[in-house]
Amino acid sequence: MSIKSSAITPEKVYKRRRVLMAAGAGVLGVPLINKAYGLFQDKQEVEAPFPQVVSLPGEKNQPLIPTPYETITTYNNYYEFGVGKDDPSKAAKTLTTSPWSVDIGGEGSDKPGRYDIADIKGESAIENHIYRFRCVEAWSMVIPWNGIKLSDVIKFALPNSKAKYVRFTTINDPQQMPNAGWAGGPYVEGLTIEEAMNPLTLLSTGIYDKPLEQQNGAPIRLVVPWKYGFKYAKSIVKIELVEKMPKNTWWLQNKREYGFYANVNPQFSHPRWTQATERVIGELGRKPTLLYNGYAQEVAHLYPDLDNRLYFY
Ligand SMILES: Nc1nc2c(c(=O)[nH]1)N[C@H]1C(S)=C(S)[C@@H](COP(=O)(O)O)O[C@H]1N2
Ligand SMILES: [Mo]
Repeated sequence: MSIKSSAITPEKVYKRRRVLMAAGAGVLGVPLINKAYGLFQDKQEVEAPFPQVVSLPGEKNQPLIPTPYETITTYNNYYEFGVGKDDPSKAAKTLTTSPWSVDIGGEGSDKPGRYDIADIKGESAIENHIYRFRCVEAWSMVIPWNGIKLSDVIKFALPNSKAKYVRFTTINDPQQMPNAGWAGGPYVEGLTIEEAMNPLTLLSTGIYDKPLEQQNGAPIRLVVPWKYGFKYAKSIVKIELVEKMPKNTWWLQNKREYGFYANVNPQFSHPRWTQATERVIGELGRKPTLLYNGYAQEVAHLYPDLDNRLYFY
């Protein structure tokens, strides 16, 4: 997809509006949300790259039940604050998240700039989306996110024809983060520009209508519901539109186990464990993992090269 500058209307993007989208299971009037929930998926309508891409019988018309706030904010991965699941909630309070600015630029931007987080939030539509969340470690939650569309923020930066990928860099401050050096530099993640412009992709600023807590990536973090959790870069300070595929932190850590695309796929196991099922945090037992984490209708078209396992690791 190439984005022509002429197609971009910043006035529209900047219009202050609050879009309230299905905050609970009982609200089924918004088509996008129905799709995002995986509800009412008509098998005939699914353009399935794999024949298995249909909502499972148990998923059909089954509303998502959000994981309790207490769980979402105390069971975390944020290695800069320690590698234990309860380290971030204990150690991250020292991270100052206000004021906060995000540098947006790269060779793919015709209008690079530094944006105050308050301006980004104030000028964008805050949306509410309840998404499945699937960590590559085979555990999952359901998270009611508040956030803005990443595409809205990218449009501020006037993407040009060099904007093929988006590179995210997160804060890396040894003064504020006890384990800041774990990856030998800041945590970096990336998306293709098509993935970044997909309406499911968010920059989250809150959970359960509360501002993000530090352990969840305050004040702004990426949300890409069809991908494994390590793609969800936390506490972002830089967003670059670039020509080359970014080298993401986990790929650099272990290229055999963690890829760039990292799309959720129950049929393609991690070298050390199965991805066919997941442990739902707070529930007993395991449940089947869905292709693209249940969002195949929305994103399968992004991956036409079906035989390429690259898309999964
Ligand atoms: N900067 C940074 N971002 C990060 C991580 C990290 O260690 N550092 N961990 C990732 C992983 S592996 C997951 S599963 C999610 C966890 O998000 P949560 O703790 O809000 O559930 O954050 C991702 N973003
Ligand atoms: Mo993860």
